[in-house]
Amino acid sequence: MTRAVGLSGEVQEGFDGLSLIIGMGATGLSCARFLKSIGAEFAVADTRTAPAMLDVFRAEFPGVVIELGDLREAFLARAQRLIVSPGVSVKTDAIAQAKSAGVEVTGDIALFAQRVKKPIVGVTGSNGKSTVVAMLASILRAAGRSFGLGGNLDGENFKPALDLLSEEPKALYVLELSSFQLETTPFLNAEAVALLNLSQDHMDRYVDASEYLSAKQNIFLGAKQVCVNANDALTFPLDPATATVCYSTQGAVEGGFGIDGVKGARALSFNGSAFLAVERMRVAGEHNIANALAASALAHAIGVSLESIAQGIADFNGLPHRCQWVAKIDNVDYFNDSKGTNVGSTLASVVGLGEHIAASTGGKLVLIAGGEGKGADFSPLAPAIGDFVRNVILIGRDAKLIAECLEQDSYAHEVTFAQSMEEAIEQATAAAQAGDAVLLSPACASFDMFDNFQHRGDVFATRVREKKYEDED
Ligand code: UMA
Ligand code: ADP
Repeated sequence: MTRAVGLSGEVQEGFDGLSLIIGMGATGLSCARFLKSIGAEFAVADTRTAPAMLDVFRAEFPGVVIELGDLREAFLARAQRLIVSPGVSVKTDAIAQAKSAGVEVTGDIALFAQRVKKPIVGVTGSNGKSTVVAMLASILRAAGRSFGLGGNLDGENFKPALDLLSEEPKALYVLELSSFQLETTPFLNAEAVALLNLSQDHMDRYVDASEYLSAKQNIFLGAKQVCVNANDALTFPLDPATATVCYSTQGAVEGGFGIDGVKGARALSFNGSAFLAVERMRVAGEHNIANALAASALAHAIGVSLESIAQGIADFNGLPHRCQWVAKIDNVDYFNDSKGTNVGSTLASVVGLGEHIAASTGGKLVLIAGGEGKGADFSPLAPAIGDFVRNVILIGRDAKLIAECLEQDSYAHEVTFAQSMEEAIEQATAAAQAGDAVLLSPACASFDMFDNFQHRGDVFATRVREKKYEDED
């Protein structure tokens, strides 16, 4: 057993010797603050020569060694453990070599799980993570439970997991977890977990889909209860779990969560009894019904009543940049789904919104997509685009690649290219007919043209609102 002595004099198990934090982003900063708070010895490294938060680290941790640029094996070998940020692959040569030489390789979520003695609820999956944890938070608020929320979240919920430890202690912790974070989490030991779905993403970081699945499967390690989608085998643990709460989007589930009734009058149900009419939900689309059922199953696993579950879901307004309505101009609605950063998420939005527009106005979608494709195959989008999309307008680095994927099939769709978001919006406005909707859902990362997906969504929404004012003048 390793030991370190904290500032308060108490013995800190597991932190003796030098910890080397790799990555000077939000995770690295939270790790440094945590290690400082327990009096552990640490150094910091970043592969970038000028990471944006360098001055913050220098000011907050004077005297702490900081090494920038390519990771040096000799430097890594001096550490007892490497605490690797999610943006850095553990397959990086120097890290892999240190690991094979016996240096422990860990991450912020592992440190959090090791430290916290209260139950953890963990959520991972390719899409829907942020929505499910935010819905669960709404349910826990309705139930009056004490909880902390953190992990791979953005926007107003942004909070690296270890930062939760500097706050007032909570009775329960809800974590959104990315595959990157799970790579360095050998044991989460959570009270309840869910792997929501699995579709291709981050293929620039993983050799194949099974390597990505295997990182996601780490969420099940040590879990007491597992919530699975009965209709999707990819959400099940490879090793049988101790206890399972099932949910299904295709009917009622004995002892679990499902759907009752016919389209137009459907309800979320538990054990075959309806507890919330789907029309009371404020977030639309089939994918959000799946998200609500997953959040319900997790809440049930930690003992929340059906009344609070129903209240929390009905109260939930949705998160920004996820199929968010922006404006109506000349009878065309504009939606910002900038968080559609992979093929699976854009597919869910195109089908969800496409079906809705077809049923309500008989219109079609004009889709703005493109950006950094992360090595994905875009052809799974073609059938849904064929069914619901009038025009596709492509932006960004991988625009041509997407066009090629869409051309390889027999579905007819008009594809054009734009050099900027503003030009894409002009083209979309010209193509849209009354009753249509313009949807920004890029299926790509944003970094080739924008700071992040929020910036991309804000540029879209700002320009659309300007057009609305111009239209009204
Ligand atoms: N980087 C380097 N060299 C380094 C360290 C980082 O080049 O030595 C680069 C990475 O390649 C990346 C960027 O810096 O481009 C940020 O990486 P990071 O590990 O420093 O990121 P953090 O600021 O610590 O933020 C991370 C998550 N980011 C990533 O996994 C890329 C945040 O999720 C998360 O909110 C935060 O920890 C707190 O837990 C964001 C995200 O985009 C929302 N996640 C990805 C996603 O959802 O698809 C996985
Ligand atoms: P994540 O945190 O996993 O990125 P979000 O809840 O932020 O997921 O949603 C991101 C995008 O993924 C949304 O804008 C929507 O297009 C799509 N999406 C949300 N939930 C699902 C789901 N259950 N299945 C497929 N796609 C989804």
